[in-house]
Amino acid sequence: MIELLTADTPNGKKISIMLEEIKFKYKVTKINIFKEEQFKPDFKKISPFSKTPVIIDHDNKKSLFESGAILMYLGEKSGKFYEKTNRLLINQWLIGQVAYIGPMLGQHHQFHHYNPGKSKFGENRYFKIAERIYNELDLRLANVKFLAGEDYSIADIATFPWIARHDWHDIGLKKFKNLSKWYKRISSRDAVAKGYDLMKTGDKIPKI
Ligand SMILES: N[C@@H](CCC(=O)N[C@@H](CS)C(=O)NCC(=O)O)C(=O)O
Repeated sequence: MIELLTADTPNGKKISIMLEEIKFKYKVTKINIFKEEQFKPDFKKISPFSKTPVIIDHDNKKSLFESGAILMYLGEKSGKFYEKTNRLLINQWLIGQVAYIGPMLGQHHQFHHYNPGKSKFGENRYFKIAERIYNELDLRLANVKFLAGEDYSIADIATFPWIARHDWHDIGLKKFKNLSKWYKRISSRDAVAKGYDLMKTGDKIPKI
């Protein structure tokens, strides 16, 4: 059984979507980052940067932090969405998500969504970067169905919940035809809808 310790954020939803996709038994333990629960000593023991998500695999008592590493682990353990023959490409798009797409869109959320009017510089900088990310993904998806090629993989699972915040981004997802098709294709998967509702509060995938 997998225990997912997380806040209800795009990084947490990546893991609940993956767990639904691979049909593993799991339970969610909520970490309230607004109440600073991520800094509690017991949590810090398994998450040295005090970040969510983290998983504990109760089958072997292993704990893992960093969403990309968790997705790789679950991909290897289940034998799904992390094809051995395509790992070179999957790893690149996955690491591109955790190292670039997530952190940059996260900053865009901070300036544009949560704190508008506080810094014109920050708002402009991350708006432009968010627009650039949409363009880059759209370009990639002009020739392939999924980020790492023809098959759905953990790279898509990692990226999807970030693009699902498109209503906060104000970039206009509709204008990006290939990215929109990819978004709809993934939204229509039952496991994605289930995993998106991480805390079982009725959270629905935002429509385009
Ligand atoms: N690189 C990390 C990022 C995780 C992350 O930024 N988590 C946020 C929630 S989405 C968090 O725990 N923030 C609380 C804090 O930084 O104190 C991953 O992909 O797992």
